[in-house]
Amino acid sequence: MTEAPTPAGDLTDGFHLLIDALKLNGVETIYGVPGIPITDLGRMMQEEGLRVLSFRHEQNAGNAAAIAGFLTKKPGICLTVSAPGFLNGLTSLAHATTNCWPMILISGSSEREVVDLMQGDYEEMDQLAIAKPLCKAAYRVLHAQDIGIAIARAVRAAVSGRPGGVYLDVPGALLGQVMDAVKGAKSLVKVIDPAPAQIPSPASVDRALDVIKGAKKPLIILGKGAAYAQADDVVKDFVEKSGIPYLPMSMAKGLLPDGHEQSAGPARSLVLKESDVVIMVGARLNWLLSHGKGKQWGEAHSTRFVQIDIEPKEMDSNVEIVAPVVGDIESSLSALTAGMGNGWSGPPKEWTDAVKEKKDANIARMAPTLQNNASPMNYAGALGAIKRVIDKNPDTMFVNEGANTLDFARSMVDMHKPRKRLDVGTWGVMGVGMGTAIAAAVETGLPVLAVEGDSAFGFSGMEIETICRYKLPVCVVVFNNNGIYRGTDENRSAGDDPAPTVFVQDARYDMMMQAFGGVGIHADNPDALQRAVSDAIASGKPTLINAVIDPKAGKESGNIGNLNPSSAVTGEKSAAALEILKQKASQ
Ligand code: ADP
Ligand code: TPW
Ligand code: MG
Repeated sequence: MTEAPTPAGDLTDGFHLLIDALKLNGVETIYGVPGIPITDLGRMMQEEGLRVLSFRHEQNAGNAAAIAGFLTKKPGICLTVSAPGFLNGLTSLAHATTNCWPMILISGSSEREVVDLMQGDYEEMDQLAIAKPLCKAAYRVLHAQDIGIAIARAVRAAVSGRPGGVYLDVPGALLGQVMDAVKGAKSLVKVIDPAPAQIPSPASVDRALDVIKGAKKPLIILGKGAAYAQADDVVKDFVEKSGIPYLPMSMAKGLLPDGHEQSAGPARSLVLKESDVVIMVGARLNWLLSHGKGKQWGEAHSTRFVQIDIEPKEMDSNVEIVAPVVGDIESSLSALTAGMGNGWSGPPKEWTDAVKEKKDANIARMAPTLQNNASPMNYAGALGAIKRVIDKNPDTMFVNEGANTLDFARSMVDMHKPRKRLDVGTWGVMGVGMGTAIAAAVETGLPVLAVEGDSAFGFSGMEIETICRYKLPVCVVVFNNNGIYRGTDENRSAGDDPAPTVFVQDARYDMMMQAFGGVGIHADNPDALQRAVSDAIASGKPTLINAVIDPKAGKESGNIGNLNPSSAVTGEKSAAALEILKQKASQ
């Protein structure tokens, strides 16, 4: 520590020990909602030089902390009040853990003596027990002299190995505890080497190289673990020296620019079906990749997997991994690239030609749709406008949620730089939008463009006040199609209520932004949308654009309608089944 030693006899307290411990470990920003017992803590944090961002709901603060963890490789901190505030924050702690992002949820709690006897304290809840199954580690600290160790444990647990969410329970009385300031300063711990390199075993690297060199149709899949690792040059080197086509998962888009000649993004179906060896780099074979089996992977099911992951338990989680490489991305890819030189002259040309042919055909097919100028807009028309702005402003942080709004944007809007695309992650959770946008602005200082389905936006929409309050350079575009997936569903009963997926028709989300002093714009055609987004990015002023989307344009559940248990009676293929239901209703 660089601060001058405190004179003997001076006192410190739990509040200041907690603040000092966080600062000592590089924490700069706190995302939270104030209230008993942490209101004063927030004030003191601000006084002591931490940036304290107050939200309108803890889940949004937590989502901000979670994405801050992804962007910085340091734990994002969320601060909540007891019981209900804690539970609101817990969803995002679980979200961070599911996505392997480091985050610490620090929550005030009521007094142990009362909680444990269940005597009905103000906002009483056994928070530690409830948090435990939903995060990577959970701790409670009862004595001021243990705060330093508690923060050190929380930081190390969050960022080491596979990153994740950590819960830290802070009973209100702890904050007021007083101790000698010199002893207090000595009790603080700065975590040394919190996420040590994990070097893969040479044997595992050799095994992987053998498998790769024997491949006729190899494919690299880059996941958000590779984006998180911030080993961008090493990833690029591996991809380019290997010459192997690569597929970026959603949040790995931009790790290499989407326009890269080895990108197989626009030939996704082909490469998944046809590849014989797949090298997974910080990506899991979960539902997003059909668990590595089934039709999507070709009928023969003969794909052989090499997997690089820091978490040993990930191997063989869904299918056999013939060459597991347990290590961090940087060390593992460096070793593979070094070994690649010997006897590897790139994948067979027939394979790279086939991928290129498919990719070029798909790009050529999509290009004219992005020019569609119809009003109201369809997804391609609106996203063409967004794409053109991002192409001109490649540093923009791009936040994206919704169903159709998400799926179309993922394939239509190119990312040019690493960690620019921030979205719903592994759960496909709605409501991450505004928290993510706020943290993206705060952590990077760059302009943020959040493209949101109207339903998705609603989950965190009140945070536009937060955006205006902190004057953040965030432009929100609400893709307003009057509902969830589409705005055209009809009530199948005789009642007057709207169908469950339908919202107020032609709502003006732009006027919400005006209520807080931000810029609100209504755009019903691609030219107007493009102009408004460009202006917003140039001005840096909090802006919300209500983009009118044809309510008939979307599909049930976007690209994943097949996951609906009754996909036979919902969605596009359902006309016949719907007819049966209507007949039944009229009988
Ligand atoms: P995606 O959704 O993009 O496919 P996932 O979230 O499923 O990505 O997978 C990310 C994987 O990356 C996790 O299995 C995680 O353990 C791993 N991971 C995270 N950080 C690192 C790292 N530094 N080195 C190696 N693997 C990592
Ligand atoms: C926390 C279920 C998935 S997508 C979606 C919901 C409610 C909204 C889709 O409508 P939107 O987009 O945003 O208007 P668009 O373009 O298709 O019209 N609750 C949570 N997470 C999820 N995923 C849901 C519900 C869902
Ligand atoms: Mg919608």
